[in-house]
Amino acid sequence: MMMRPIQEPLINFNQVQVMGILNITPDSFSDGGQFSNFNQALKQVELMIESGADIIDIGGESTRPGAVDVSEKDEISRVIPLLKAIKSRFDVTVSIDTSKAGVMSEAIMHGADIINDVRALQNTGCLDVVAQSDVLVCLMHMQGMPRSMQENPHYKDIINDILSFFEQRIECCEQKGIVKERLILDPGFGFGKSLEHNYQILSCFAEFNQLNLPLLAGVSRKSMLGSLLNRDVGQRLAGSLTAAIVAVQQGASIIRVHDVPETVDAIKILKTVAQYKK
Ligand code: 9MG
Repeated sequence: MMMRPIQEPLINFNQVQVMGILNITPDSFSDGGQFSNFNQALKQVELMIESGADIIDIGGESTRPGAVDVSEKDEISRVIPLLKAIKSRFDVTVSIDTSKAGVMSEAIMHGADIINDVRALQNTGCLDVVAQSDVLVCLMHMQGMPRSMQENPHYKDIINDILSFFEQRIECCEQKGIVKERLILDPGFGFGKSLEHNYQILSCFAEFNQLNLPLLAGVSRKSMLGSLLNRDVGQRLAGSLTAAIVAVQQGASIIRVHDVPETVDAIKILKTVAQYKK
């Protein structure tokens, strides 16, 4: 597997990074598959970069509750041509949202910088593929599987349960030679969590800093906002921005969002206020 030449760290975690979402699936939950056309997807990437996105996260399989499975072949044919086109046109960090070892391998070969895995490298072969590369990897917590994860989520103590899961996955990564410096953690809002669980996580987000790794928060347009506010998916901007800012204030380094310009503005306000703190 190709390694990158030694260079500056890929991501400056001292600054909050905005990760723009690009779902290229026919059934993604909040953009309704509107970027399933190749040229529209590239245009959307360009707009996100112009608006200040630091990272583009490309997903070829929907992870929404009840989503249908996609074959490895189909996922590769959705994701890889777009990855190649982005890498040849733009100087931007690209993350690939996948849980399949074959997709990870192809993505790494074609220049992916981050693997974003909602299954935290638990699927067969994933740890090995990532271990043979130098990409960063986001380990997300999920209880259950997308098809049924919202049926009856249950935790003894949600924060401690997620912390224990992270410790166990970090250990597995390190045993395979994936050093801690390559890891990002994400508690997985909406993935096998009730409304109450999601708000417990958001209110205690800072607890995850004890593992001394960068944290990613993905709250954008999620049902934890829609249910509380009684808003359809297209009306969740205020909720998304508020939740993102709450996560950033507690230490989130990467915010995964649909609405890049608005999130960049909100973070700029927060950063400016921080500069005036005595
Ligand atoms: C793919 N995907 C959907 N929601 C997500 C979230 O909250 N975090 C991460 N890492 N990926 C997500």
